[in-house]
Amino acid sequence: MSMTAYRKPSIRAWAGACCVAFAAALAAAPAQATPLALDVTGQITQTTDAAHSVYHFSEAQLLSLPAHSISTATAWTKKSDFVGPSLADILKIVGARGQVVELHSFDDYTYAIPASDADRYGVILAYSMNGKRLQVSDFGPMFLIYPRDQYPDELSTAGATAKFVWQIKSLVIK
Ligand SMILES: Nc1nc2c(c(=O)[nH]1)N[C@H]1C(S)=C(S)[C@@H](COP(=O)(O)O)O[C@H]1N2
Ligand SMILES: [Mo]
Repeated sequence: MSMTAYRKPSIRAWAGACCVAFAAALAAAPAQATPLALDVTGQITQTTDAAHSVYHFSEAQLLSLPAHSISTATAWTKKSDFVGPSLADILKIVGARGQVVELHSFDDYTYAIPASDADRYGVILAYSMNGKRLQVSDFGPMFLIYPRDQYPDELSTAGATAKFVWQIKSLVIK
């Protein structure tokens, strides 16, 4: 199956499943705001559901976490100010026990990073760029940002570029 064939049905399925939530969020939030949320599963000790399988971060909770900023260029954007919660705080809140963080995106991209990157680089889950909330059409609702400009040798390589996951919807701790 080609990447295109793989991605299209998934976006349709997601749009269908979330259309009620979308409508509610659009009614409640300022125009253009992209629904912001994050589900974390896997090796975690804290959960928010009855089955104790997932920690769901709502938009309100994500926006209430300490906002960290990283000013950097990425492979796609010129030097910009990215703001969002630190991955370290997210891992602490869910009681992450694993060594690997697998990121899943709305376009069905999956990439695994070492959990140690959270402290080593102060990685953030950015929800805004230069003061504007990231839209799904524009790397949103969350974009994993490393301080690429501060560590050009380590973070400008082709391998490191794959770590900049955009359209993040969930994490699996392994
Ligand atoms: N959401 C999402 N993030 C992603 C990807 C993707 O397909 N979807 N590709 C990753 C990989 S493997 C790399 S190398 C770069 C790809 O960027 P490019 O498509 O501009 O080459 O983004 C990374 N982040
Ligand atoms: Mo890649």
